[in-house]
Amino acid sequence: MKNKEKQGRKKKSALITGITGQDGSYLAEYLLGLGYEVWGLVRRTSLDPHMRIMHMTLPRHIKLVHGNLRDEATLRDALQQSKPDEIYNLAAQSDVGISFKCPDETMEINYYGLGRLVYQAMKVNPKVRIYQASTSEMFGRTKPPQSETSPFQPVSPYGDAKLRAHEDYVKGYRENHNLFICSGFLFNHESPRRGEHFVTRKITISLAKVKLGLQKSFSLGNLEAKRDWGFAGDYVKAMHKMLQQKKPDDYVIATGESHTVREFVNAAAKAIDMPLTWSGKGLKEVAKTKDGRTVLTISEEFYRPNEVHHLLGDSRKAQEKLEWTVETTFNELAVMMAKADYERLKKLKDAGLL
Ligand code: NAP
Ligand code: G4F
Repeated sequence: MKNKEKQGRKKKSALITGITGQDGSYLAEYLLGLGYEVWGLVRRTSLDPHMRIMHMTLPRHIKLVHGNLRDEATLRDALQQSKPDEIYNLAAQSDVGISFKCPDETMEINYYGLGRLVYQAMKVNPKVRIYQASTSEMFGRTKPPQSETSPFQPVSPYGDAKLRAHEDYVKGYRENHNLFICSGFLFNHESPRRGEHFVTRKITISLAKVKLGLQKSFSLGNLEAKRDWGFAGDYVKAMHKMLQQKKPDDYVIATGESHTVREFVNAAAKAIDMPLTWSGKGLKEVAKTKDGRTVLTISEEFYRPNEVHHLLGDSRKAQEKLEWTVETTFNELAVMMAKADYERLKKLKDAGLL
């Protein structure tokens, strides 16, 4: 490309809500790599929420604007300041278990929040392109494999709120206001940056602590639940691809493989050379190390009032139309997460910080 042409072309700009979360941090890195001007919406908290994105905020690669999906005026100001070509709405109360305890907050952020954002975004730039973080949790009890044409049957307040957001604001604004807005029905995706209360990360942190002698044992809930687990770094690429198409549409993003929680425990334990053997049934089930130490027990505390038993995505549409591919296998993901937590905690222990 000639230099003049390069200089004349304005950088595309993207606003990411939820930039301090797992997906926000990977998406920001990916868009920076593509040459985007990246803005992130950050809400006020008493502690520094920038842990996952410090490597981009310190050298001022990304620009942060204050805002909260619960407060429309802050969204208007953030949109006027950032003037994005693309908006990625990743902000959410994203914990399914917590949504049973905080249904109103979940609805307020995950449903009404999108409504506020879309309304203000249309006013600032009706040509803006919006990605909405929809979810496989919306399929709920629908039999696997789940695809774009599967019925939605959510069983949690989280799934309900995301479904309403999809129906009213994604489909509603696309059909009635001609807005370019897409839903990604993303199946579970994880990474070493995953929130510590989600089951995969809870497992990799707990196993590392057990191996390092920092903790004797830990407890989980339903080990039989099956999830289609992929790597977050692969999934954010699909979000971007959706917004580069000629027409807005919705896509399932998944690996097409599902595993039980127990299988994830086994893969992660093996990755740090601590293979486990299982015995007992139901609430009495335990996992032991080779030398007979019980390191995992089951606790009712971690069961949910309503469970999604089996998620398994059919992402053929995304593979064909977006040319998106799964790059990381289930085992590679478990190894990546288990080793990252083990090495991180070992360094802290060796430095006398734990
Ligand atoms: P996450 O790590 O929990 O991040 C959530 C983000 O939302 C955080 O940056 C959080 O900010 C922000 N946030 C929460 N409430 C907010 C509010 N009222 N106003 C502004 N920001 C707010 O979630 P994730 O795993 O990256 O997931 C990203 C999105 O994808 C979410 O919408 C989630 O529901 C959806 N999703 C995730 C998966 C998955 O498997 N990861 C699958 C399907 C869909 P703080 O740092 O201040 O808390
Ligand atoms: O890791 P989880 O909390 O993820 P969940 O509920 O599938 O939700 C995640 O994926 C959704 C996409 O399908 C996203 F939309 C959502 O934002 C979030 O990222 O739980 C996975 C499974 C569940 O069946 C749960 O019952 O693990 C089971 N589980 C068993 N013991 C546990 C535990 N989950 C947690 N968090 N903690 C436990 O001790």
